[in-house]
Amino acid sequence: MRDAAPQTIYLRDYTPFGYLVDGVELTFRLHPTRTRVMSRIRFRPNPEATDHRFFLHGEGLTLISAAIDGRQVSPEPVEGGLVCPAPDAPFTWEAEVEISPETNTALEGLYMSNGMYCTQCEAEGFRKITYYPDRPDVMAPFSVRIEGGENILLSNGNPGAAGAGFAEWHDPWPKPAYLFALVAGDLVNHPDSFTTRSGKQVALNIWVRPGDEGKCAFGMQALKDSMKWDEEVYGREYDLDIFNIVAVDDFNMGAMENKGLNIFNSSAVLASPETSTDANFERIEAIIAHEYFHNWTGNRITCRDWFQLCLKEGLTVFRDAQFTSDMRSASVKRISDVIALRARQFREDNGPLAHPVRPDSFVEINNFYTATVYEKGAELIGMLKTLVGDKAYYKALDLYFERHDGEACTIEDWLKVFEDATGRDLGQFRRWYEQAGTPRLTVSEEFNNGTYTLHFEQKTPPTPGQDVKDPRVIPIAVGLLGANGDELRETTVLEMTEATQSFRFQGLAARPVPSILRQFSAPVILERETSSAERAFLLAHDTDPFNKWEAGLSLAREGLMAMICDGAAPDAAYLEAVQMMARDDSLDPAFRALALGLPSQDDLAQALFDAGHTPDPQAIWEALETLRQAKAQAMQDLAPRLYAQYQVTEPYQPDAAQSGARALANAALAMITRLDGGAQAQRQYDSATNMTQQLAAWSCLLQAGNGAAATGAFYDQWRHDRLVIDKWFMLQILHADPADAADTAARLTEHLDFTMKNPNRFRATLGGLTASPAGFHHASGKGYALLADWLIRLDPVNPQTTARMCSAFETWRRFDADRQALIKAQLERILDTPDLSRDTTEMVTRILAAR
Ligand code: B3K
Ligand code: ZN
Repeated sequence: MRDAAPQTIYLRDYTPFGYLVDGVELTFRLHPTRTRVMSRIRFRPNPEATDHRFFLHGEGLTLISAAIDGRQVSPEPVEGGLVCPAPDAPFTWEAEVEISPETNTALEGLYMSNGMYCTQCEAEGFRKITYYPDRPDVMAPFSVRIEGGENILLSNGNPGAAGAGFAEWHDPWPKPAYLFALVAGDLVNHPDSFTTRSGKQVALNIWVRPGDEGKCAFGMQALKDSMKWDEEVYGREYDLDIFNIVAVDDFNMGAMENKGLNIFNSSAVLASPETSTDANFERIEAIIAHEYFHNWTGNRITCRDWFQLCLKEGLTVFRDAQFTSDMRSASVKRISDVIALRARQFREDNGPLAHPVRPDSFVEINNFYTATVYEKGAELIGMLKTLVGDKAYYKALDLYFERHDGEACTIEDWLKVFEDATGRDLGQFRRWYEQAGTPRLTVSEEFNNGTYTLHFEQKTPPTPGQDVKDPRVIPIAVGLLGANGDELRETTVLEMTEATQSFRFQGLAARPVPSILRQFSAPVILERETSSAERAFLLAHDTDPFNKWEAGLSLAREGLMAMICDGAAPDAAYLEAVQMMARDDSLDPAFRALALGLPSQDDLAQALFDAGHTPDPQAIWEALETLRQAKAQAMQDLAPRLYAQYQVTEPYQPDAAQSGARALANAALAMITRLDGGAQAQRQYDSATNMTQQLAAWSCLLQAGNGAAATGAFYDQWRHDRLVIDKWFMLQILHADPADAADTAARLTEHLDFTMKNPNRFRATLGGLTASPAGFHHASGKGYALLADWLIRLDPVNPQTTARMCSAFETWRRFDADRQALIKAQLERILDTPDLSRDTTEMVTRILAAR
């Protein structure tokens, strides 16, 4: 364990930097182990600052020389950087440092991936490139010269002079250092262009390794669609002559929005029908849009400090969700988003890693790129839009862009814009940014003389460091249905502001059936006692697609809980209701595929825990298997019909219509496989012409225990394609019997193609294990030990990915004493590792502190 406790940074300690930066000139002389970075930076005292100490961040840099206004200086090295006496007037700082990209395995700063130089600076990676005030509120125009033997040399902004072995770039838009990027490599491009609505021609490129150029067309179309959408919906135009995207194999996350030079994990941009699933295509479209939308929400208007991260991330996630809803099906997108929100954010909000959407302290900021900041952050934007209405929302956004362009802002600035645009007081809304934890919204009802009353109560359980919670403003979208399924009251948004509050509906002839929290209008847990008959009724009749789906899910969940706790048989009411839904050809196939799904293992574990039980991961898995088998039996006539009916015969398109049909047909195939042992799945596998069909068939075969031949064939067919081989690693573990999952993962870590240096491969393998709860939580503890072994090994190589994967342990307090002891021992073993990174130390310490 580290001896010195890592330092905690607090929001309340914010002070502006003592200097402003008027311009940055950088020259890179590239070399794998001895890259020289020359910087020339013009500073001037910041009139808004009181502290004029000249401190520059720097980490792992070898300082060759430094000068102020041409005179050599000897800065004093201090923790995290250097300090140097500086004039109380404008001056120029010049420095030369040496760095070693090839040995940088943390994938932060300047590093190498397959012989290509690339960068990742957010949040604090620029300080690994040169000495600089590496904080988002210091914004400056950058000019960059790259010298190297690679054929393609890229940086931010517009291209300048270029020749043999060098290229220059100039970015006129002032930006914080976290948006700096450089790429150099022997790359090929997929070029295109876009004309903005004011008639400006923008050159577009997707740069990839030779051999991948055939996988760029879809990403390029997504980029052009995003550019057009942002003009039409938010009035935002692109602002440089060129927009470059580069695909990189070794990358810690999905992608990065560097100004004019987005860098993407290759899994988030490369796509072809043969190698990518429908889900991959949809994810790529969303990530391309997300990074592009950051150009305004993140780059032109950035964050004052990292506590304000949700200012750019929550808003940009919200914008990319709007885009996907417009491009595809809005209700399917909403349902999928809520599934992900509950799986990741509710889980986080309910455990030791809970933190406010705007945290007030951190040790390592990289640990706060969380589902709470991103996904709950986006939910807050959605609630604001619901509360103020569409028109006022766009008016406020126009004001935001007008008032804050070129600035580094706070959540206060953001809310003020809404207050000014709408005249509303958002004081109470601010609590959503400040209070962690998911509110529980309990509802009871009353019907008297034609008046129907809904009584609500909100309560948020304590979270680490926050015992008391104040009531929040909650928009609750409600509709009322009559006994025949007619909509008696269309959706209205109730605005709850008190801890308990009642809302009345008058003039009703009979007690209605309420549809509450339509479209999931607030990120809360709705608790309402009701009958399965009513849930089945809502699944059949609700006009709100979200609540229709929710009714089916709740029905399934309750049946599963009864199976687990009371040994009940699969719920006939559920089987009947879901069959009726699946048979309804007027419903979107994509919706039906989602509504055929069951609650996740993790969802059930949490529900059981909330109901006062100790969840047994194996029992949960068995109940799900039993229910799936019963469903396959119940639908033995319907499944083959759906399978035949929804075969796509047209040439492959990754659009909503085709992918919805495939999703429903593949859901049917999973049911068919449970009865035929895999005969149909094998036929689909053998004749598949796209990855969606191939992977679905192979999954079914694995699940049926008949996958060995396909597993071998799949590897032989795709061994040359690293992204497909990631799927090969993951699926074998995901579909292994829980007793074998850890052994399968352990065996795969010995495979020649396994490497922990590639985050995608590491996540496919160890993340495959943690994505299989019954396997990971196997009573032997072998899943825990395997993950801990690999996290300990990965930490010195790549702390960011290690820390992120620690969250697999965050639910440990839910389980029985034996499992808790096993997990605790592994967490302590990790924490006892000499020289453990700050990232992992913070995560493990917070998880261990769980009560
Ligand atoms: N802004 C980046 C994430 C950076 C993560 C740093 N650990 C990607 C995104 O949200 O678009
Ligand atoms: Zn983002």
